[in-house]
Amino acid sequence: MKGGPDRVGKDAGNVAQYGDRGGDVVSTKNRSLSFLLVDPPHRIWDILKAWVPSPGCLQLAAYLLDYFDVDFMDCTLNKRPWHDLERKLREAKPDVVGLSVGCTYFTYDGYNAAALVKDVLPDAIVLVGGAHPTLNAARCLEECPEIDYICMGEGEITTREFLANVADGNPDFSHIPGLAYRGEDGAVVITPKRPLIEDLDTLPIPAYHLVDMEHPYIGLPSEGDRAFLVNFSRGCGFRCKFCSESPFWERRWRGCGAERIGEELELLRTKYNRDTFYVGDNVFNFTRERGKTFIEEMKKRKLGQHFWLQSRADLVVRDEDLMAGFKEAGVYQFMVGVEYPKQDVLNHLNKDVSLSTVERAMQILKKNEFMIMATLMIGHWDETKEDRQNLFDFCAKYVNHFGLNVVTPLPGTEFHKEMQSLGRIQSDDYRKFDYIQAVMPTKEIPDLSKITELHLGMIRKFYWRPIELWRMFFSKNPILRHHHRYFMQYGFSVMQHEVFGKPLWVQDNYQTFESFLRERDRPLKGGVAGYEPDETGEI
Ligand code: B12
Ligand code: SF4
Repeated sequence: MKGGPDRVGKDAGNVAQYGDRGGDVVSTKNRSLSFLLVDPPHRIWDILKAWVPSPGCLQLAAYLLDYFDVDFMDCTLNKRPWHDLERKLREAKPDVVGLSVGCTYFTYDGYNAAALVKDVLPDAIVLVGGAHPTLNAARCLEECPEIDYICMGEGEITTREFLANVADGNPDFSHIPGLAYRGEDGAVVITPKRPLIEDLDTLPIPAYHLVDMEHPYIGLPSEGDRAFLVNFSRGCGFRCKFCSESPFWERRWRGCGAERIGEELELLRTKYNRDTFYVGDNVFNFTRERGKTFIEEMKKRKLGQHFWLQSRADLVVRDEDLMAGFKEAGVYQFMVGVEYPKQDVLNHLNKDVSLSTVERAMQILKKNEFMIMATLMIGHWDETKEDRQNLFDFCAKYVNHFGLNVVTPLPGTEFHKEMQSLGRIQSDDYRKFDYIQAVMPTKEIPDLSKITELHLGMIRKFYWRPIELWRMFFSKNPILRHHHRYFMQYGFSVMQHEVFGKPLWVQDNYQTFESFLRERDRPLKGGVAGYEPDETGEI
């Protein structure tokens, strides 16, 4: 454990107040049970080289720490992630191991970690949580026999009740809402829905003290040396059919209040010296009130911090009069889900926004001198070369950062169901669901690797325009200069990757599970998730 706990939240240090959080009240720490929460070893995305400890895990750990002995391991930060996880399991012998699977892309890491837990500690209970297992519970239980329980949806109260039940020695979990597991006959049991926590301000500040915040991998190098990611809200009230956030959070949005946001940012400033933030909230200004109170709070606290917020075109237009305030509050960039500058594609995706609103939002952000990052996706079925050129031209006109993705049918979304019924999804390999590798062809491009190449080629072309070079040296805005230098370098790496096959970035500590098993002194029972055996069937 590094340093002391970060207890500056509304309920700081006051366990007795927790009774209003629903469920059974546990007023003192139950030391008869130990819980190890694990974010399994991941391969860091080489485009941004960005890594942060999962805000969801840190929040969950902070909440549970008041009730149980909890430890957290973000294995991506370990020197030898799989070996270190095995050693930790042997030494700590936790009763329950919680594994986080936030992105579909991370699913096999979760499965392999579950297999390792059961191999080392056959009696430990494996509880898995996160958006992918929630939206695909039956499939995950079927694909990974080592998972005992899935926490569906919001983690805090379900996990607290789950652990209390384990501590009580009760083998029956059917009374706990928000769980999925195999029943006695092997059929999947899904308990009733867990109601969402109404007031996020009742949750403590994430347990930053459980990670080494100075680890060289923690940060967002594109944003500066002291950049970090925070999350102050959950969910979204919109219904874009490709998105997993909306169904996962039951199409509801809840946000922390401005004071609570200010407390966390102040802690990150004073204790951890963090000055620039990618705010992960899906739609930061979901309500006007949110934007207004944030602006006031930041002006009051004067922390000298900078923010990159995410929003939607229609909400930028609605809040046009708040833009100057956002600027004063330290916001330097808005990321807007433009997706595709073509109305019929927007309609098909249920984006519920018109192209003219998107253009208007771009103009407002430009007028207020914000940097604009657009998230976009290519690889739609009817897409033509001309459509891609239009997308490029649209972005060249308005956008500073080209957040180009390949359209990805995330399992558990409406889009996945639709694409599956049309027979377009050509891969089930979760490692391909990173928004970079294509898993669906277009009418004109049947070869998936061509779409992946097109995607990288467009990014390189965008960042190698003369205007980018100019901004790299002459922009008044130091963050923008830094960005452009970073993205020019990235464009150069992409070029080297395409021409010479050089990897984009090498993550020193990354080790595949297969390679770990080869080094290990004893084989693992069962298979390795996401691993294709060679002709000899050997690992
Ligand atoms: C932080 C973050 C990251 C961090 C990673 C942090 C980490 N250590 O995992 C970074 C910046 C590195 C990142 C990268 C990527 N991300 Co990301 N990221 C987010 C972000 C902004 C916030 C997640 C969050 O904190 N949510 C809020 C918390 C409270 O919710 P939560 O994490 O779900 O946790 C709760 C429950 O799920 C549950 N829970 C979670 N884990 C566990 C474990 C147990 C045991 C239990 C019981 C419960 C439990 O309890 C928690 C508290 O209630 C989300 C967008 C968003 N706003 O959510 C995208 C998001 C998760 N990322 C996404 C994606 C696709 C990626 C990438 C794969 C690609 C990309 N284009 O960004 C890359 C991965 C690249 C790589 N290999 O590094 C998608 C996932 C879609 C999907 N279903 O697959 C999201 C939803 C963004 C989006 N809208 O597309 N990401
Ligand atoms: S607005 Fe963003 S977070 Fe909300 S449903 Fe659409 S894509 Fe998902």
